Amino acid sequence: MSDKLAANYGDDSPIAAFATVPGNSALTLIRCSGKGSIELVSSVFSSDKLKDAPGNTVVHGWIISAHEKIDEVVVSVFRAPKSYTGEDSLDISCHGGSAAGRAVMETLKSAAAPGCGAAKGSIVFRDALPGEFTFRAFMNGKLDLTRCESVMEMVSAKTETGRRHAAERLCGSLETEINEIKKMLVEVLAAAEIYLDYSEDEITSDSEEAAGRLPKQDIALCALERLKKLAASWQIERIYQEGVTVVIAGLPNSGKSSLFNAMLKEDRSIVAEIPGTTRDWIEAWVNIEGIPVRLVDTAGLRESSDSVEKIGVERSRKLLQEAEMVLYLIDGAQGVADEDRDFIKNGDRRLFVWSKADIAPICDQAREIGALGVSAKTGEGLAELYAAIVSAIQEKLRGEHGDGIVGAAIGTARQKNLVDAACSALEEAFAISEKEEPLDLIAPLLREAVNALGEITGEVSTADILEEMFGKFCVGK
Ligand SMILES: Nc1nc2c(ncn2[C@@H]2O[C@H](COP(=O)(O)OP(=O)(O)OP(=O)(O)O)[C@@H](O)[C@H]2O)c(=O)[nH]1
Ligand SMILES: [Mg+2]
Repeated sequence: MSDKLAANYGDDSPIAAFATVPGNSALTLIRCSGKGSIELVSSVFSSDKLKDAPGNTVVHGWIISAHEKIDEVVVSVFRAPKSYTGEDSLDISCHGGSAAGRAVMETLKSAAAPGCGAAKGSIVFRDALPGEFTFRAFMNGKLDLTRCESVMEMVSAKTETGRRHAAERLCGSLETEINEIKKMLVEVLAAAEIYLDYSEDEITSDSEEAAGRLPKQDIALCALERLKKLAASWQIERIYQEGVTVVIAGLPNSGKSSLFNAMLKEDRSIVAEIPGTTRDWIEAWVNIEGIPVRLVDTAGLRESSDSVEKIGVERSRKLLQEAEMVLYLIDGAQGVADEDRDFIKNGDRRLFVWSKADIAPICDQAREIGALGVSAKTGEGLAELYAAIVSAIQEKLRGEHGDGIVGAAIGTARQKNLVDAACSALEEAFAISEKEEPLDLIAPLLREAVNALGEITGEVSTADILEEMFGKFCVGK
């Protein structure tokens, strides 16, 4: 491990952090881990039971500071190596709110225990760095890197589907797939290297290798197909994790803010019968059948002499360009206006909505442009609108990436880049093999692919990679 990383993360000294966000809640959880952590907490605990508590048990008592009872807590005790981090560790459940947890944390940090071995002098708790608990779990062989990343995915999952996919990776679906593909490539590499080890006069066969071709091509091809499938899975996974931006647009008064509120099931955006009510855009996250959607309400599109409204309209137009999908509202009560026609002509990424369907039933004009009749007032047509949004997203993905995810899938951009790197190396190996170039040009490419896969699981890792990755975690994880 590099000095830089060791300085930041890499020791086994006792660390402590809030695992919950301080605020109005029933409980606050403080996590502690590292050599001496049980002794340190025991030194500010009301009973001796904690010091000798076996692993996987809970102890009830008080955190004490200079004979003052700070908070009544329940402490879960884990002993190395049977803990999340693989070290001695404790989860302290304090009372909720910010004061109790803060006072317990201050008391913990004031505790000191005599150090032994490398830790001379007194040992004390220090604040955990982002992701440091999971980093230690990785360093102690508890989790591979794909599982570490899925821990973070789990914490930030926006929908049930996102959570389910993260849970699959946490169970090791991606790790298993990567390891299986790697095993296949190692077999191909081993065959190539055995051949390279022979001297020329020992070559008697007319095998693939003798012809300067990639050995065990069927295995290499199968590995490449599986890698490509994994790479394609990211397009869909990314959507479940990062979500899509859907912008609601249309002429003033067409019912955009009303639809925005109806989709949010909340009166968030101001609705009024005066055209030009929404000046600046407003956004919120909604869950549409498992897909996290960043929904944006915009200012009605019209030429305006009002300088503030003008800025709002400019922002709307910019958002329209950035959006992955646009819900374009046509005011059902007014019918298709001349200004709407430009948008109808450029129908890409667009779903047309015939608004106010409760007072303006769907008519031929609406049918001609394939608009869906929706009433924000009664909720009529909303279910159909959600289904249309989902199928438009899926269609877009199918167009780009075949039939979607079956089996293991990629969970982060880091994993995607490495799978791409393995694919490119393997494709290059095939290209060289086609030209019947010497095997010693192919073997390094195979090794490159194997290393990229090893980097995904963390079998091959550098300090920089780890620091970059764990630095994105939240503190307490
Ligand atoms: N009957 C009926 N009226 C609606 C419906 N949706 C919106 N309205 C009315 O249409 C008017 C304009 O609604 P908004 O949601 O403010 O329209 P907007 O497109 O956001 O307007 P701007 O912000 O000015 O661009 C209001 O009087 C709403 O009550 C609907 O589904 N049915
Ligand atoms: Mg509005």
